Amino acid sequence: MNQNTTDKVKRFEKGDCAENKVFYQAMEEVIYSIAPLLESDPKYARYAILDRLVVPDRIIKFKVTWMDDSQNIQVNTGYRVQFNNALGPYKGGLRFHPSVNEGILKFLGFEQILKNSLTGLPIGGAKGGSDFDPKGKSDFEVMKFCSSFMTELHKYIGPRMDVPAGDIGVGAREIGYLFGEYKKITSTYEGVLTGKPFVFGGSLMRPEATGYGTIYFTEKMLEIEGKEPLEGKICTVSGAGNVALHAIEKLQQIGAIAVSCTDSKGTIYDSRGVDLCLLKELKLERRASLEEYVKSHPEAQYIPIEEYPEGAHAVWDIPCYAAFPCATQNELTDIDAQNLIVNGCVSVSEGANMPSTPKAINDFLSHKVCFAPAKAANAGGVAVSEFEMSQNAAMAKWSFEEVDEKLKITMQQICTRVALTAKDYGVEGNYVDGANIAGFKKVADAMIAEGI
Ligand code: NDP
Ligand code: 2IT
Repeated sequence: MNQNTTDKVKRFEKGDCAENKVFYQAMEEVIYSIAPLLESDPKYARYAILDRLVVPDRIIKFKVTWMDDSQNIQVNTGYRVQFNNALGPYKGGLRFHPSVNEGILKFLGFEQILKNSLTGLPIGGAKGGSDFDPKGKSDFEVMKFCSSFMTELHKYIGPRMDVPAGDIGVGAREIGYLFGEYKKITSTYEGVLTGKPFVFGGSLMRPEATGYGTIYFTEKMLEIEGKEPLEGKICTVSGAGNVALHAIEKLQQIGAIAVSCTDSKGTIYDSRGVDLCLLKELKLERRASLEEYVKSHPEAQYIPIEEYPEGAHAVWDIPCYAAFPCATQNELTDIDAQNLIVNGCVSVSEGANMPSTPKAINDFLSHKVCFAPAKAANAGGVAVSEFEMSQNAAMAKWSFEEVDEKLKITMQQICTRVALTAKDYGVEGNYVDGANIAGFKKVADAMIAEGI
């Protein structure tokens, strides 16, 4: 690697704390990918685009106090990282999970800038959330937390300023409570959040969008790369949340066989194909552990997380044609990548954000596994969020079929553009570099045109 690029990476990493590890991981990948673009056109260095892009416009951090059902006062931390609005209003999800800190939200916000750019839609990049854990809380506790969170957040968001949505731990229930509080505080009824329930301004297909979009992207990638389509093929999926459930649903609709899912405690392997109705009941209605699955399907296997050697995950040891990591960051390691490769896996598509470690990605690329990086493959969620913003602004409602068709076209366009960009920059078949270069270039050109 060019010394200049290595120096850049070191410079950005200087003197920072462990919390930022995932942020540097995301940033390093981009810096290495865009090196050929920066070398071929001096204007990006002249306008210090990289130095400006890796620093968020602002980080809002606030205290969230709320009362639990036992009348105890609880204190959490809330954040919104408004990263870059060169292409449109800040846009990106909120994550509620005990692991949330500034570093994780910076990584997610940074990825979101380039992802949103790839959609071709007018949206900038942001991320937010809290270390609040909705798991095990009553609806009323979640409501009280959301109200308190919005009491502070409402000052910084708006339909033309910053439009949050869901992510891990934030679904339609949380978005509903957040919207209700925003409406109460501001006395306005506007599209300030996406992922709203349909009855008060949500878009049809937003719940399905990320999972379906990942499959649409993969179908196009396999076509471009001259590989066999997914129909009839064994596929492995991780996660059992919004993204995973809808990836499994679309795989089933197109005749593929999704044989796995995971949650934070274990893996289900059901070789005849997972029972999606049961999975939805367990995860969406009862919010139960996957362990319950084998009570209804004793022929399936449940593998608790601790029963697998450290650094490896049972789900990636299942032979498959295509793999879909849809749970969380760094859930697919180099050991997992080796297992997938040895077992003949042809394609890996990231439904989650940055689920594969850098070494795993290098292994896939060097073994010519078709690899669809998150910022391209999971952009369907935010794309349909932007469709929700458009519908809200026009006081319109689009049909399910209309949104689905637009989503499919958007994912196919992203895929084609990423593949062509990779070819143009001499790295044909490398969708990581293609996505980073195409996403970066659009934002960088807008930043130059808008002045410093
Ligand atoms: P959900 O909260 O709906 O689901 C997350 C799922 O991942 C849960 O089943 C959870 O298990 C599981 N999980 C969490 N941590 C781990 C872990 N360490 N190991 C194994 N499983 C784990 O979130 P989403 O489905 O919305 O998000 C999943 C991923 O997709 C995230 O990376 C998110 O950033 C990304 N994404 C989401 C989009 C969206 O529209 N929602 C859009 C684009 C990307 P458990 O049930 O035990 O908590
Ligand atoms: O990571 C993501 O793209 C999301 N969580 C969705 C963001 C959005 O604004 O819909």
